[in-house]
Amino acid sequence: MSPIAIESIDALVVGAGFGGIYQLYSLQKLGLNVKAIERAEGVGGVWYWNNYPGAMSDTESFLYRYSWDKEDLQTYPWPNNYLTRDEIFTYLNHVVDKHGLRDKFQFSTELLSATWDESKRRWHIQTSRGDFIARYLFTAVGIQSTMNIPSLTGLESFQGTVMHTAAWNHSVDVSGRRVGVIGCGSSGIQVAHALATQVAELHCFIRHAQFTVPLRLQPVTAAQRAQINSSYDDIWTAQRNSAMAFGFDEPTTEAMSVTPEEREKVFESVWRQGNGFRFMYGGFGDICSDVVANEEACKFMRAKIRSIVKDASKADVLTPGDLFARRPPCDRGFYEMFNQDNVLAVDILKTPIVAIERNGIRTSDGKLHELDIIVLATGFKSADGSYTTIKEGIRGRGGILLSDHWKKHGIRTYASMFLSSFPNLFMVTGPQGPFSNAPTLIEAQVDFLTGMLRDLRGPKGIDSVIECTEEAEAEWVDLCDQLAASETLFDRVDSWITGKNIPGVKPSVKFYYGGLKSFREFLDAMRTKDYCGLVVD
Ligand code: NA7
Repeated sequence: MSPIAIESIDALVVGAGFGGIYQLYSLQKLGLNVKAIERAEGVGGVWYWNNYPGAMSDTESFLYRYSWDKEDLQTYPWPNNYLTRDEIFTYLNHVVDKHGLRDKFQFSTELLSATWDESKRRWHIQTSRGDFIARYLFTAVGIQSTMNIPSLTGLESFQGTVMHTAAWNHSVDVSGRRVGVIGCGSSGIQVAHALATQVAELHCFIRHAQFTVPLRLQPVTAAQRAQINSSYDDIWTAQRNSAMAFGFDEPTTEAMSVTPEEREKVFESVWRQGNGFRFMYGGFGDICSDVVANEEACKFMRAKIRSIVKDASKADVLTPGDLFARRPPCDRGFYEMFNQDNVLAVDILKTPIVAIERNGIRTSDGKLHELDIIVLATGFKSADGSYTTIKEGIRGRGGILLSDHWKKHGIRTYASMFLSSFPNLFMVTGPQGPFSNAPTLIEAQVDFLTGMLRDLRGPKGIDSVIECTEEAEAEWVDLCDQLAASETLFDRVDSWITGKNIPGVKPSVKFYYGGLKSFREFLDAMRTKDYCGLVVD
């Protein structure tokens, strides 16, 4: 038997999304011998997999890109104020080709295990297509990369097609078919709306309805583009110094500090401008942190649902009973869609799914919803799930398994990038990073990590071992806990943000709710204080 080929490199990057591409680019520029692996057959990360009809971003086009390619900023086309999945996918492929990164990626390669070898001071990484020995391991695996496939009795007996939104099969023709969509988060809302005009019947199975805000997709005029192009430097500075980096103002005005009429006016204004994040953070400063303010926002949106959806029984199913305290979805006419006769809203909180049968979905009222296709828009094992589902796991000092460690102690990171007992493992947008727009956050983290390697590589070259202390990690976890309690209402509602979307999972704080600006200030302070919280050997 021939021995397994092991490639020895300075750094391995895992992932080919926004994070992996930029981390690879940056490490190459630093002069490291670096490679990247990616489970998919190509570039894109979350935008490779989430290829379902209607998939698009709700970050405005001018921000959903890298800030460091100044030429692209001026010239790369984006026709509308928001980007479709295909546009993002094409853009990321363009970046990879333009900067000569494609050859550095090994696609169709799954990370199976990573084990820290104490004596060699290296990571031994096993993949589905060969092993690597690397000084540094950068995991840019995203926060929504492991599908949540719920255990639904009888799913395998269904005679039609079953697809998760993140594993869409485009060879399946949906036109004229009876389609059931389970789930109504961002993905369910988008896919249902895209399918509604093509299918014979659309059955939306809704357990907890969510508040969704119109996206307001529209073309960008040449004058608007010229205006953005001429102020890009200022735009990026403003984003980096904002909490959310979504491109809108973030007022601190409390919702209850103004008259009911003014409040209504502000809600109407952000509703008309569109975007769920803008509605949550761009009208008042406390919608997400004060129950009374949040309830006012809910009241406004409940009235919108009632005014749009003509059938009162459908409106009942679509009206959330919970607070507006999930990741806010956006839509392009979701509520309006229910005015079509072929679109049905099934309340599976009242009449839960009891089984999937050969011909459809049986609910507890005895009804069989006959279907040809079932779409699972059931979300992801988010954030830590991208790590804990790695087949053989990540093992740090003394063989400690990351998934066991987090299971026992809850999610623990330092500044979302470091883990004590896991030296030279750097997470790009790991858990407990800011709850903010991804590309701007990714750039902050990648720039920090790359600068750190530049600063800390030892006199003999790059053979340093960098690890955070347990104390630094504990302080970060405490800070995240405190901010979650004081700055958000997210733990009042079950969703992927806390992990409560997965049955049996212990909820934990998965984000840092201090905002991007304060996170960047934390990193700046770390850097100027000799990388406090890290030990370098
Ligand atoms: P989400 O936001 O986690 O939504 C998942 C949906 O699936 C949600 O409506 C769930 O209902 C529903 N769900 C999950 N499991 C079940 C079962 N077993 N039965 C019925 N319904 C179920 O995932 P998305 O993919 O929409 O969005 C994830 C993120 O990706 C999004 O926030 C963006 O950042 C991109 P529930 O609320 O649990 O009752």
